[in-house]
Amino acid sequence: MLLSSVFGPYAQDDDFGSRAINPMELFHNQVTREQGCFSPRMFHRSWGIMMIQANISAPCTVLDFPTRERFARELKANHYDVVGISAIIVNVGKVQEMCRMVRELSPESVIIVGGHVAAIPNVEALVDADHIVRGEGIAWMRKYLGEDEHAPIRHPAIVSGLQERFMGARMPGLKGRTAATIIPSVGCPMGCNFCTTSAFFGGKGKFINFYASGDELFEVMCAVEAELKVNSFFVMDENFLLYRPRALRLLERMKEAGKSWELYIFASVNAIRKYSMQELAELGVSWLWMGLESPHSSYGKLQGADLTQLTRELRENGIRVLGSTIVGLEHHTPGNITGEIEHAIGYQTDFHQFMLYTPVPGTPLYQDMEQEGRLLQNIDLADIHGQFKFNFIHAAISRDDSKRFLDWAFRRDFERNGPSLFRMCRTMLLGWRRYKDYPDPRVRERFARQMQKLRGAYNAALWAMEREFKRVNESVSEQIRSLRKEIEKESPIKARLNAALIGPVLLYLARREEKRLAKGRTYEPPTIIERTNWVAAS
Ligand code: B12
Ligand code: SF4
Repeated sequence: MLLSSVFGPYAQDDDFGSRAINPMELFHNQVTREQGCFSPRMFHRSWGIMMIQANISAPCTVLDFPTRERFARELKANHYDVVGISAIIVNVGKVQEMCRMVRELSPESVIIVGGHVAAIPNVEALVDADHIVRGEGIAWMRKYLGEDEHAPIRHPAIVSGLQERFMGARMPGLKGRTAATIIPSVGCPMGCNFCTTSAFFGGKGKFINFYASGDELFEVMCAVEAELKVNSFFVMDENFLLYRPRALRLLERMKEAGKSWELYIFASVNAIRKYSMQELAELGVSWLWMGLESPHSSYGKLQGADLTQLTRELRENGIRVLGSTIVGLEHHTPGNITGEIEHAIGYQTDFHQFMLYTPVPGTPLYQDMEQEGRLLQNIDLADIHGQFKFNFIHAAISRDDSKRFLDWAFRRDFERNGPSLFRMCRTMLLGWRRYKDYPDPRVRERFARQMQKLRGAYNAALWAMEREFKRVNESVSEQIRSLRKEIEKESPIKARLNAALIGPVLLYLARREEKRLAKGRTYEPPTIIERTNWVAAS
């Protein structure tokens, strides 16, 4: 079996649906895209097909981020009974082309298409596949191959980010330096009307657990820790904190085993509020992605929450917050939208994602808008993703203005609050000060590791940042400088030394990067090939 992601290049406009504004990068795509050389850059593997590969016994190749030529070569070099293609909606044009290529180059192969692209209504008419798989793919593939679909899920060891760069410097890909990705479940039972991941895995009230208990999760994390030598985990679960018994059992096991792990998680506000700050600190939560949506939205998860207070409290406890705000909700008008964006920016979260309110095929919002006749016709599916322009008729905001407000939001957040790298250093220092004498040694150790980073490359980065950011906002540049001074108070020799020695190098690299970006430099992920059970095939 061949399992492939869609072909690149990704970060440039082409006829198959690639878009320059849609790089294969999490932060630079939708979070720090206006932060120039300060934007952290990295790629993430296609975890869905990695999970399927790890859970079938058939000889299997995963081809991640191929070029068209590499995909063609793979089809010609091996006889594949099955070719599985994984894609999201924006990449449907590439799926079309890949199906055409399979029919031409490997006509005997059965084509299976899975991932969010399957949510497009009547996708069967768009792509020439034998099977379109909606929802969870591991059980589907096991069943298709005649294997036990209910067998326990094996978790592959996944390094969360690849080829990381910051301020123009490429980070060394040392073992254990980057967090491991853990996927405890897919879907989210909250069922917000616009949410594609919730809808794709069953919608309101539904989700699929790969690891239902804290014990199972702990065992999986220990195995990955041993293999990748990591102590931090990017937990890819839409709402990790929602399942409190699982999280608390995980905490118990971590305490028993003395695990000083760091968790990067996603959680909704109602779920976060079920925990005390002490519980979050002990659980190792050090980075949190939360939907802020809008102060006037009516989503159940936000009811009764004081977001100003919550986001501040989290940061004061050393938890880096990535807040996500929706631009273009039904109640937004040109008169109130900038005020709402300013309000959201005022939370001073470490990172801020802005997304256009977007009816994506497969969601309840899409169905509602379709019934109301508000969907714009002839919008290319490659442009329906929330980072470009509205794909529906908004009562008060035009399609072109939607883009203007969105771009402005990112820009304004950057100018007012400074680079996210600076903000997260500030939060890390707050955490260190609060927890350096904490009774639980696991927690102390975690913050000591963060302090080590702060006095190292991060302090050097702050030195360069305060100089480079002066052009954008002098008062934020002053704040960056005072943060650096505070770090140097904690670590007078090492932090100063690092700033003095590495700072100028980073400043040079950052300025060089800024020039490259101005000339249109983009980044593409490497092609990766992994074969399993391969000997058995020959
Ligand atoms: C990691 C990630 C990325 C990575 C890319 C990873 C990659 N290599 O492609 C980055 C950060 C680069 C990225 C970029 C973008 N992403 Co993204 N991303 C995610 C994220 C956070 C995790 C995906 C994941 O691994 N999930 C866990 C795995 C296990 O689930 P899964 O991939 O869905 O796979 C399961 C099933 O779908 C199915 N399946 C998947 N593939 C296949 C194949 C076969 C053959 C079969 C049978 C089954 C099958 O089985 C799997 C196991 O159950 C999701 C959100 C989420 N929680 O899923 C968004 C998400 C997939 N991204 C999304 C979007 C829109 C984008 C962007 C357009 C940015 C944006 N504007 O939001 C860009 C597009 C970049 C591009 N040029 O293609 C949307 C897709 C919406 C849609 N309906 O199509 C999602 C759902 C986020 C959201 N809620 O809006 N993304
Ligand atoms: S809480 Fe978040 S993940 Fe869950 S349905 Fe709402 S938007 Fe989606």
